[in-house]
Amino acid sequence: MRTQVGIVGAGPAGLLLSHLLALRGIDSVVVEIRSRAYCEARQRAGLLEDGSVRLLREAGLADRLDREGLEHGGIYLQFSGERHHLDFRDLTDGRTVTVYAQTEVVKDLIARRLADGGALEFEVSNTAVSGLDTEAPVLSYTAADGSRQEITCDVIAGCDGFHGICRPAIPAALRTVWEREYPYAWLGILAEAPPATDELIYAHHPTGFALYTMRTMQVSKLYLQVDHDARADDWPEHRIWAALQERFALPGWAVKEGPALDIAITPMRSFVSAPMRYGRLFLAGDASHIVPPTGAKGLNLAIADVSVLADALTGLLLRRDERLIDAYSSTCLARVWRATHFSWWMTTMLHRTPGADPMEAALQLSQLRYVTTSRAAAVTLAENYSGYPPLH
Ligand code: RFL
Ligand code: PHB
Repeated sequence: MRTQVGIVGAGPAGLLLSHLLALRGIDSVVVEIRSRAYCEARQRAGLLEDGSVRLLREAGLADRLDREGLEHGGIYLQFSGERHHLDFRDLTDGRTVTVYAQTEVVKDLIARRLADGGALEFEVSNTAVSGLDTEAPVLSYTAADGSRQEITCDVIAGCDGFHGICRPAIPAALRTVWEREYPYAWLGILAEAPPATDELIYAHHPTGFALYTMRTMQVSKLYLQVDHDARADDWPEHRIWAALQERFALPGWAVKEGPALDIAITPMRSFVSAPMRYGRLFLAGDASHIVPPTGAKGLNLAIADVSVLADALTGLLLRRDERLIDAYSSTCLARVWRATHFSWWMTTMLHRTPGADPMEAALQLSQLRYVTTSRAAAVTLAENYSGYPPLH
């Protein structure tokens, strides 16, 4: 078998890349270890930057996003028993963010690739990549029917997430890794309850951080800072709701509770591996970088990477012009490092570090007061949150 671009992983990065390439007349094959149902049900991120929404719209993928997405013009920051609004439209010349779950983005992408006749193989195993330093790299895998397949490609895109096989296929001596683990985790609860807020609330509290977000006007998603080694068994539902009520408490206002649809614990990590290219292998999304979710950047970085990669591969494969692929890694890493810094800053401003001295909370509260009283500081948060540098 032959294709122009072999894509490993059917997460948002791999699926969107395959669609963007198809729009430019470039063939690809996407291979994925999980089932279609699993990929469509996996609960993850929920917030799209301004530029991500525009990119999906320009790629003809936003019919349902435009109908069902919830456009938000800002966020609330809560600390010291006060809730402050940051108005992104005012602070960033009209930019907004949109609540639309990653699961919905993935469903839309899979449906569109299949409707367009795209090659998408689920439930493969033993994926391997070879010949990366040649002009004909090979993607091999065992298909769902048990047959061993080999696809000769012009290029391979490693969109296989943090635990994938593509990043380790780059010789270790050629990679530099930066990594930080945070001493806490997030417990996320998806609940059948109408959100009690019109926009997201990021709350600093002496007992730990909490985030109030949503999926629809009927379904809320809330997150709670928990110990880094916490297990779901430690957190029966009544304990989760009690902690959320305490961390978001304001007189005359309460979190709306409802039956849990999903509860999961996510570790918090910053991770960057560079460069994002080795020969004819290009990494995109979580395969190359991870941010803690406090800045809502993971999904948006994956979208930004493949937007740059689709343009670069168009230059290489349709015009034999290598300038954009030569710049691919540094172009992406500039945005990745901005998002890595912003996510670290949001995380450390809002979470309680176990064992920290009293000075930490005092410094955090001073920073939160600054962000909610100085226009310059508020603009900094708003332009990073809504996406910097702007995607188009
Ligand atoms: P994905 O979504 O992980 O997709 C990678 C795909 O590759 C498949 N795969 C393989 N396929 C073939 N062969 C192999 N050897 C393979 N190995 C892996 C996987 O099954 C998968 O389908 O990466 P992508 O496309 O780069 O997208 C990135 C985003 O998914 C990610 O940045 C965000 O979801 C991060 N993230 C969150 N971000 C937020 O902004 N807010 C959140 O609340 C949030 N929650 C999360 C998250 C990431 C999580 N992970 C990765 C553990 C919660 C979780 C649990
Ligand atoms: C979400 O809606 O899941 C979400 C929103 C903002 C974040 C993290 C997660 O910072």
